[in-house]
Amino acid sequence: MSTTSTDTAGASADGGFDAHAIQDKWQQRWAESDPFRAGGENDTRPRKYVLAMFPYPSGDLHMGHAENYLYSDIVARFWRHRGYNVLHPIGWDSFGLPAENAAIKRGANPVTWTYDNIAQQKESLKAYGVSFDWSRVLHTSDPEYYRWNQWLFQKLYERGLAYRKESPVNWCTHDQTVLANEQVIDGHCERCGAVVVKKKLTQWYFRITDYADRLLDDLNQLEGFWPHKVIQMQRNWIGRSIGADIDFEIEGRAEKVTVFSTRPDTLHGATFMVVAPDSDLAAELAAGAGPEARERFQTYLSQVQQTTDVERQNADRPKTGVFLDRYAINPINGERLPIWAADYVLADYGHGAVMAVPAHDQRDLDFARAFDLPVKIVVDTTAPITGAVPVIELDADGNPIDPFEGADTLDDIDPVRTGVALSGDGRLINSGSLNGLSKRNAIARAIEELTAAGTGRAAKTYRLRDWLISRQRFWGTPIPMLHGEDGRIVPVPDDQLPVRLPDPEGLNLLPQGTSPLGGATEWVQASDPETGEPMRRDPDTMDTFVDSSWYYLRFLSPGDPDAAFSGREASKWAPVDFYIGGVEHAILHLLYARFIVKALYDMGYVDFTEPFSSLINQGMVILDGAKMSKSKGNLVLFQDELDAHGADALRVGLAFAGPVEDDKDWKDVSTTGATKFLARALRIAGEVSSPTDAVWAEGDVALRRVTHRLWADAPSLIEQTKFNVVVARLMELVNATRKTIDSGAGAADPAVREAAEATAMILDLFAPHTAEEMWSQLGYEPSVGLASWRQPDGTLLVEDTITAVVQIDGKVRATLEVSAKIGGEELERLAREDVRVQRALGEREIVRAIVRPPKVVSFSTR
Ligand code: ANZ
Repeated sequence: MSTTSTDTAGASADGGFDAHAIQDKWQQRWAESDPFRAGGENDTRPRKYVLAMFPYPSGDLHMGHAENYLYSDIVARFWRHRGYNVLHPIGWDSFGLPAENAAIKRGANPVTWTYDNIAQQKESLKAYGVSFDWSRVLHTSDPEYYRWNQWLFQKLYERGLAYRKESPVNWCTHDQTVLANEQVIDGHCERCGAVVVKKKLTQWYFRITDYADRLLDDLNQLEGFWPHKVIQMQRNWIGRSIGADIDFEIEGRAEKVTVFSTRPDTLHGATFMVVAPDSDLAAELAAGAGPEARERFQTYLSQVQQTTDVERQNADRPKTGVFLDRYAINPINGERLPIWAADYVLADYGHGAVMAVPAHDQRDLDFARAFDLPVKIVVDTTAPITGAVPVIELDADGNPIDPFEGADTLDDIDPVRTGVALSGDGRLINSGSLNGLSKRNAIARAIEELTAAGTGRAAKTYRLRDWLISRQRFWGTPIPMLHGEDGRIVPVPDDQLPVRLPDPEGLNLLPQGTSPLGGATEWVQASDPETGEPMRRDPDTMDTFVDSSWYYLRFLSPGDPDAAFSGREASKWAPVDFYIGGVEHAILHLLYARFIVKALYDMGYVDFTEPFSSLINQGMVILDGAKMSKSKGNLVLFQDELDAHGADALRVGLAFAGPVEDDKDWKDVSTTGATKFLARALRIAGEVSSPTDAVWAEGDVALRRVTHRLWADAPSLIEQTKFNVVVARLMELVNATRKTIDSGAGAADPAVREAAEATAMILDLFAPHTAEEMWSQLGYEPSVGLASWRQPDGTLLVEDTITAVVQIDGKVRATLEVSAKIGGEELERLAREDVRVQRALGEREIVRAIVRPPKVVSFSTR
């Protein structure tokens, strides 16, 4: 790191470009004048809220952060230049397993470890020159923050949106804690990769399923503003299915069993019933069966418990299952259906039981074929279903061809023989009153009939489950609830919040299956706020996704001791206008944040229902085509690169490396090229010799055109996040300026000043330190970051000329300077008349001309 910081920063002793001197100088100035603080109450400018997903403090910043905060900074700086009051805050998502596990591994105190890391990351971000409003920093592990997580929990509890239940949960065998469904990736823990098993536990949940329809339907509003892929992932995650609930009587059981089916039209084709082996229902049905069936079931169940949900849903896996020796009665025709337990039916989807229709459902067919169960076709998928008249074609002799001749018959497509279920549309057969109807009409009719008979009803089911938020770990927000001896549960009164974490010293933080907080003997003891009787604190902590579900609101009034956030500020600033982060948060974080804002809306705390109006997912920074990781030893460290090249070269290199959404290979990031470009730009600012009040209109027109075209294009390019294109255009402008200085009117030409000023103002988005230095060398006061961008001069944007080539038999024979808007005829005429073309043609005759205006004319001759 350079230590000098003088007014001649940028011109190092050898006349080169001293990135560190420039950077240090301007960072010091910014620290003093605080130019990037968001304007307050009296600021009348329009507002923009620009946010990059906040970091975990679990280690040093990496190149992914370098990219993320660069992009949000470009956008924040852009809107300031456009006259907006910009809020661009930063904080730390500082609770959670990464910090706690790292602390355990190093034997360190998670508190000091976390805050040391935060301090280091803060330094790096400052050295990177990101224009954050540093007055609003928040850390979710501060009691001043998590107190409001506890408030949120209790608000949800009051509305019945936070509740406790016993159910099979995902259990990480390594971290010894439960995980939300969203945190299980292919049967493994999202954080540590260990195998996830099912365990029955009583836990706290947030009732996100109450919001399933709104979470799904409101995605339509985001179309065009969020990446389509993310919207689709959320849709699939919520997974709404529409169909019917159908009640089946069970022999020897008082209560009916309800199944969910998307195909109630196929009810006559049900030939057996399947229940999830790990459901309470299966256990109960087996218990009521004979000893043989009971034993068969037990053996099968222990086998199923070793299997992950992902394996169970793999359609290609051979089907397994056991007969439970029990029967259900088909409500529509009174038929007896044998009941089986099989693991392709999941306990926590629908009702954990299905009516099996092997002729029309592939999984059921596979199962029926494996266990030799009957298959009954009830939809003739070979029958025409539309009312449209088929097109009659004629054969060679002019006779009409029967459109159905040679078509499949039901015999040809018999599912038992082919192994392929008939899932398509067709006409109902073997189905009593449904016969002859198409699939769609039969579904509607079946639901009507079931409803009339009281044995079924229209129903929807979702893949989305309630959000399990309890964690058996230390480093999180304590759940603000008290438990009585008698099982009574009461909230900690608001005036006793926050429930602070106890001192971790002396606590066993190692994964142990129960929360480490339970071991804090004194901390656990509390008393009933009403009666004073002894009660115990809930020892679990909240999932950290609770912390990040509303943090963008806390930035609006970060120090407020009396409220989670100010509703007034929220209606001024929120929702976030531009949100940027990794696609790894496409489901978890974004879905939870969307749910919480809807709940807050219903409680009257905010006046909007979606938290992030637009979203961008940046690509990854990779190395040699592979993801960087510590274990692979291919990490490029942010701080190392910052030290080696300085912030601006790193920023320009990354911005130039490719489109925002694409992965960028570090190999293709040229910090050397970026440094050369910055040095060239800065040198120009130093050479400008016209006064600050130069009359631009008199300068070199060619250069002025380049400048003004950039003024015209840059705003929309930035709004479309085409940052790399803007950098390329800046390079073009710098080259054009150099050309004018060297070969034209020289550095005194006012067009050179105009171009250099444009460069500084636009370069500010990418290389703010160099831009600031240019600005000051051009004779202005800092900060260039607050200077308004100029309007392009329309007269300089008029059409341009372009170089067209004329080929004769594939060889270029001439080039023509023509209008970029020239038409084909005109271009061909000019080409034919050109003396060089005529000379090259000689006696030859043109037999063909291919004209592609405005660039190419190609003649073939004979
Ligand atoms: C009878 C039937 C006939 C079905 C047919 C489909 C086709 P999606 O679209 O995924 O919601 N199902 C219901 N609960 C289940 C569970 N817990 N585990 C596994 N499968 C379950 O699928 C809904 C269909 O999946 C339901 O409709 C049911 O099978 C099955 F020709 O009922 B169907």
